Amino acid sequence: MILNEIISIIRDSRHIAILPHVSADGDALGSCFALGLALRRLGKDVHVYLEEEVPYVYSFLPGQEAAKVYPVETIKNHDVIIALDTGDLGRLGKRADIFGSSPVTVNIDHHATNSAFAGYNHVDTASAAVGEIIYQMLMLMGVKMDKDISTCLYVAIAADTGGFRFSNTTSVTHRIAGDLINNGIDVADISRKVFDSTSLAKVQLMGLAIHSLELLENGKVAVITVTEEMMQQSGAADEDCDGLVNIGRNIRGVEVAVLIKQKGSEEFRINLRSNTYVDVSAIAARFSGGGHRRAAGCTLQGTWKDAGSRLLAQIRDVL
Ligand SMILES: [Mn+2]
Repeated sequence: MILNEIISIIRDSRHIAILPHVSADGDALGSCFALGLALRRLGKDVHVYLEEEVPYVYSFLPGQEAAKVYPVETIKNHDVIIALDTGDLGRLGKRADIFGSSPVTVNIDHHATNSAFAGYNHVDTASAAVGEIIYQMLMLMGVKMDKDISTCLYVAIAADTGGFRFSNTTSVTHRIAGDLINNGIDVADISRKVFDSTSLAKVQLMGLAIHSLELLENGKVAVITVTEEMMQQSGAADEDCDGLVNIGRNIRGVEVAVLIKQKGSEEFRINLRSNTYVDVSAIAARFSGGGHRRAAGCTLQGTWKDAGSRLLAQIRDVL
């Protein structure tokens, strides 16, 4: 079993680097910080290299002492480098270079579209979150799960399951969450910080986003557009776009929700969600993106008129 091989590699290593994907979400950050904390307890020298600063919503996560935003002034040579929650090398952004230069590379993920880009790949698509895989790994390693590690893993799992509501939530998800709760975490405090706390700028951005909402294909497709002008007008940060796509997805009758985020005049970041039957990861894959059946993303180049019509044609195709 590949997970056992990965564990023995980690046991034999001293300097370990851990990388989440770009625009790291709750699963990526929670998994990285939990693994970092656990390996430090085992006496390892651990660094977590991030592409960007930790978003405010996850600033309460323990384990950030090991984290640095890349590029960092002095970068050590690592015995092993581990990418978490990362579907392909492109999702490592600028850090793809340090990943490639490490003697041993590990990829632990749960995306069905994972490209097996490392020397050792453990991709478990049945896991709702990478947090579940890290939990299983730490159990196999016999690491004692304290409150800090458990908080990170709970956030990872809660984030990727939308608070245990999405179709990826299984009985295993709940059993793991139960164990983490037994380790003394504060569920109400975590839930409030992750799901029920927002900046005023985000609320203002939501207003603009709702105003941009269009329903297409007899109400089966909801499209929300966030322009650079809307970002400036609201004063919102990039991370404030998280979850906006759900405004469209939650409308009765909608199957596919699209969030279009403008990144310059000819680049658009696309978030896709579906409710019951459309595999949005397949749509994203046609544009070199990826993700899960019910949540995926990709980047489109070109004028919006041209890129948008190609995207909508693909969605129409699978409706
Ligand atoms: Mn994930």
